[in-house]
Amino acid sequence: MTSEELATFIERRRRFVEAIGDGLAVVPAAPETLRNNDVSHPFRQHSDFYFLTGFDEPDAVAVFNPAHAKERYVLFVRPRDRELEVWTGHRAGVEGAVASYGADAAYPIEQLDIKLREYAIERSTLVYRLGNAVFDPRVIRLVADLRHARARGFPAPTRIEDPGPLVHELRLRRSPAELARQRRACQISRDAHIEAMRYARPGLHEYQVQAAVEFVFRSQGSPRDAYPSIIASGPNACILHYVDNRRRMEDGDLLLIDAGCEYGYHAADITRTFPVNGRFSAPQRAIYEVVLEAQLAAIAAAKPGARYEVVHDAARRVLTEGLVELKLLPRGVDESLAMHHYREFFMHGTGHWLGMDVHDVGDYRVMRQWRALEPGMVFTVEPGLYIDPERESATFHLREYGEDEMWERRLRLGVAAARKLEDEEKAKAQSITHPIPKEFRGIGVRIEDDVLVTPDGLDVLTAGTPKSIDDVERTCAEAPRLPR
Ligand SMILES: [Mn+2]
Repeated sequence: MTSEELATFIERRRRFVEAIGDGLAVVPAAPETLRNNDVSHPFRQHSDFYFLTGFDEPDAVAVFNPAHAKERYVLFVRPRDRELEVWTGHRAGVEGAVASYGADAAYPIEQLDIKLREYAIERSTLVYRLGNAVFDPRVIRLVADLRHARARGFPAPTRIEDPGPLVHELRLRRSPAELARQRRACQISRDAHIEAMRYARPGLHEYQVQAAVEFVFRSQGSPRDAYPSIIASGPNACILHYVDNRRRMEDGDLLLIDAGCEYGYHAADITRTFPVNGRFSAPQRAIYEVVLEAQLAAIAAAKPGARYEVVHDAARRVLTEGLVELKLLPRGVDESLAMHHYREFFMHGTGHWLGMDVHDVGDYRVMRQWRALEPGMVFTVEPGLYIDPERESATFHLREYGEDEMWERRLRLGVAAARKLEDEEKAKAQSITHPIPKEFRGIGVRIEDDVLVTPDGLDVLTAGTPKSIDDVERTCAEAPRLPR
């Protein structure tokens, strides 16, 4: 780690520790998970742990104990072991944890329980994020054990506080150094999408295009994908999280690619949809134009100070206008919005925070109010329309409702009970069965860019990824750089 990088982590820890007061914070690394026998899944560090430590080995725990005289930041790590390192690679060890990662002290991970007990006996607040199936039992045992210490007059923890919101608030706004890494992830991903447009042709399989996309990621220095690549041709584009990527592509298909790489622990997330044979058909073009117009409207609506919801509002209004125009909805624009009929074809949100994780952390609302956008925040803008390949008609209920009420109901009642109640309300409401024109069936289009909020507007980090119909068709006509 360079001294410049180390300074970044020191600054993050300073801000974190400031927020936890004299609590004792315990932050575990991601565990190594087995795929089968002695073979593991590729390891990827937990983002909160990495954000605070810069340490990317498994079997590690960071402890923050700001009220301690000497050991304020302690790393518990796998000790050096020449024999094991021959098999699984270099370990920093306790020496490296102090020398390279800036810990005040470091211990072998085996000593965690005993040291935690020593630290915790003096602290009344344990800062730990419950919900970690592997680590929770250890923490619960510790707290239970220390009840005896409390009875004998030690402070020992009586409160457990979730550090998630603190860390996630820090992760929500990009520093210039973080932004440089995220920009690079976006540029590499842009180049991969461009190559995919050149590379795809009827007769190839989806996984072959996937190979081209991921070749560009790796060859430009990205160590891993930010999420499993979605390479969805023809009707597969209507499956939102399609990752089989096994279909043979046919002449006349659209190909929806949702793929982004990770660079310097930052994610990119781009979706483009293009014709496998290089030319949009008239119905494909009609749907594509609606989605594109919605995406541009959503991007135009976002600016510093605007509430996050304006992005979704702009996208769904334009999508609904287009759907009404194409006769895919039975009522007019305002009624279709109030009754949320567009959800038949646009069933997801318009975006999400994007950072170290693809669906990144950070609250979308604060005190129930949609959050105001601030410089440094990065999010995706990704409207889409998906027309079921099989359904000849769709049923629309004539009932207005607020999405907020529905969300609140789900939170209060749980998903199953809320859904049951919703079904009862639908059964009571009048409904219209509306035909879906054959030419649109099986078309799925999504267009997704990554945007940064700047002091005076918005910066599209994935700009340059072909998006207009002309640019897409022109790129599809180019010769691929990779062999096929
Ligand atoms: Mn996305």
